[in-house]
Amino acid sequence: MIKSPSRTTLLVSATIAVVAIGTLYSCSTSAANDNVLVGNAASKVYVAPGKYDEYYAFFSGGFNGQIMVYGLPSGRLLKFVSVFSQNPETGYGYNEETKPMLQTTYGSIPWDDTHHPELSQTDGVPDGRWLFINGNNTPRVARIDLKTFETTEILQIPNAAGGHASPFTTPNTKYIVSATRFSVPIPNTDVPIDSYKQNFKGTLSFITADQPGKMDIAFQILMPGFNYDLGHAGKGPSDGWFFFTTYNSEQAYQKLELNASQNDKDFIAAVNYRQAEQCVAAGKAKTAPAEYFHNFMDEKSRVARSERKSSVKMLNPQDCPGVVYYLPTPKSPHGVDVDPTGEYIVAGGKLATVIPVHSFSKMLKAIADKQFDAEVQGIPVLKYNSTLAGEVQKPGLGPLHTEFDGKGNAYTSMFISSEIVKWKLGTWQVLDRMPVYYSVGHLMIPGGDSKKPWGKYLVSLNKITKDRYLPTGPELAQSAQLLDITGDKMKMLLDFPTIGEPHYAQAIPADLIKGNSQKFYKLAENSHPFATKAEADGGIRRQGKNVHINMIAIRSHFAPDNLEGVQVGDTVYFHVTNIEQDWDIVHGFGVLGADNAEVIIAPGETRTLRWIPKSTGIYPFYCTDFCSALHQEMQGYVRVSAPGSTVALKANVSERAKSQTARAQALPMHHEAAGAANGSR
Ligand code: K7E
Ligand code: CUA
Repeated sequence: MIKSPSRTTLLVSATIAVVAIGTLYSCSTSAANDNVLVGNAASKVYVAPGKYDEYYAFFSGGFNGQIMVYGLPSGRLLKFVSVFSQNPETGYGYNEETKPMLQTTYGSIPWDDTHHPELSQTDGVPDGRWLFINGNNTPRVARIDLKTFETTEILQIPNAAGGHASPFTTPNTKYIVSATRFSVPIPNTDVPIDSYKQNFKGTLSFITADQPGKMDIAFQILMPGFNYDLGHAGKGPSDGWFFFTTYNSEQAYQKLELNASQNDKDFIAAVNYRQAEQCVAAGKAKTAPAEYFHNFMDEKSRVARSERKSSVKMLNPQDCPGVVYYLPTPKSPHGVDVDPTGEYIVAGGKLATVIPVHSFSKMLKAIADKQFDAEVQGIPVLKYNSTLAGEVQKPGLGPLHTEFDGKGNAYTSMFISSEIVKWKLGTWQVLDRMPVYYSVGHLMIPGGDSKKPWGKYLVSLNKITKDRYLPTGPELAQSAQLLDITGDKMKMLLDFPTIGEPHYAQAIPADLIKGNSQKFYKLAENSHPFATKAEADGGIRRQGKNVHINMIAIRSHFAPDNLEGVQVGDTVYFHVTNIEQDWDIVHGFGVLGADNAEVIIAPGETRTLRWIPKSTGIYPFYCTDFCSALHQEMQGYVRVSAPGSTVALKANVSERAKSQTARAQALPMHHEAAGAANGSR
């Protein structure tokens, strides 16, 4: 989404009559605060020390390529999950085991732009098994396992550029989708940009997602060269359909700000994916060249592997009549959201003056009655009035995204007028509005895009923070706001900062996840090729210029901890196994002068730091995670000699370290103290 106020102002002046947007940012926030803070807001978000939050909330990190996990209602940050970006905090993307996760046909890409966390669903309700998220820049989708809160799988999306309408799920997570934001030549090739109308196309990808480790492109649908923005699956009566917003039906390729805002209406593409499945099964899709990577973490070795794929099934709608219809929708729509009953399809026409709502049952009837206005490249365009259920009049300015409370109400974010608007499904009446600070993008209700929303809280994910927090230089933390939506009127409860740019978030009752959370990896099942399962098994080995060091970490030593025989010109691999079998006993490993991050090693797993020493000398290494009372003693040395030196390869397993184990175990550990406190809840 749009970030800078100046861009907003341009948009507004170009397309919508005079809005005094300046007042948006200059009005007194403290006065506004006094108006919206009602009663006992503080007690509603207070989670006493040692108590757990009610919900897990997963926020995308936007341009940091990660996911933030928060507790709600407290707004306490619990964790970053590394997804598409290298993260020195965990060693993700730096250690040898996870590097393959970032593999693409463009090489290893250590960054992406995450927008939409999406929880897996069973029968249209979030189930807490997995979380998916899209990479917007180099189109990818990732699976996060909610037992371990780790990225376990990444699939690159071929024939696409800008994976924005992604990774929205079908009601049983059979598929997640990814639609191309930017149209490009398919297959991508060197053509004049001004040949856009002839050569540029869009694609909609349906990705099998219900088998962990086996994500793949089930099929792609070749679409006209518009921009595809967002999507949501049908549910209940509309199960089997998928809805995508498009903008730039003008097919502009320069100055889109103006040139893609000409048409009064763009489209929602309604896709009958069950019919697409049948057409693919009947051989109506072509096998199209498509180079892409599938990367996944092996569960037992915890080593990621990459496989390269080379084709997809590409379905042209002209070869499968009835698979796609266009629903005219004003104006440059952004969000498309399906209500819990599956009947209403709500569009966020970001430049529209109303919120248009389509009816699924009217759409089916209009299709049966052939209520077509036109055709775009073989895709029938339905008449606007034939599918329209209603319009929310005067909702505010810049409607973007809508979620639902499960009680017949819808909540829409208004970017330009900077508010959340509550309205009634069926009557289309505005019931309430709440100013938010400032310029909300997505909003989120736990389960609010599903069949059964947990309609207690709403989070407003604001784009602009201005004056909400202590200033921190030119860039401020983003601002999220928590609202109570249990009553007729929304109540503002809490501001809390978020990092990067969380476009969207999803949340789920903590009970659906917390009991499944894994405490450690079983050492006995560790099938890593360089696992060291006992102290006596450590050692050093040379294979030509490669030196492999097998090492264990346990409170509070590494073994071996003295290593000799390494030479300048060698590539050294420290394979460190954490042989602890206890919750939250994590060790780290860093070495002097390494042009790499540390590795962090969870109990029972093996992680490998690659190191190329550049000069002779003695190099200390140490544990980077304060694991025990004698954490500062958790260190060792590597001796690096000149090329061709006669210093023999040598690794000790020191007696000193062994005796320290005994001492350390006799001392109280901070981790154990914390563990005991949690256990006593
Ligand atoms: Cu509206 Cu990328 Cu979903 Cu930003 S997107 S807000
Ligand atoms: Cu291990 Cu600090």
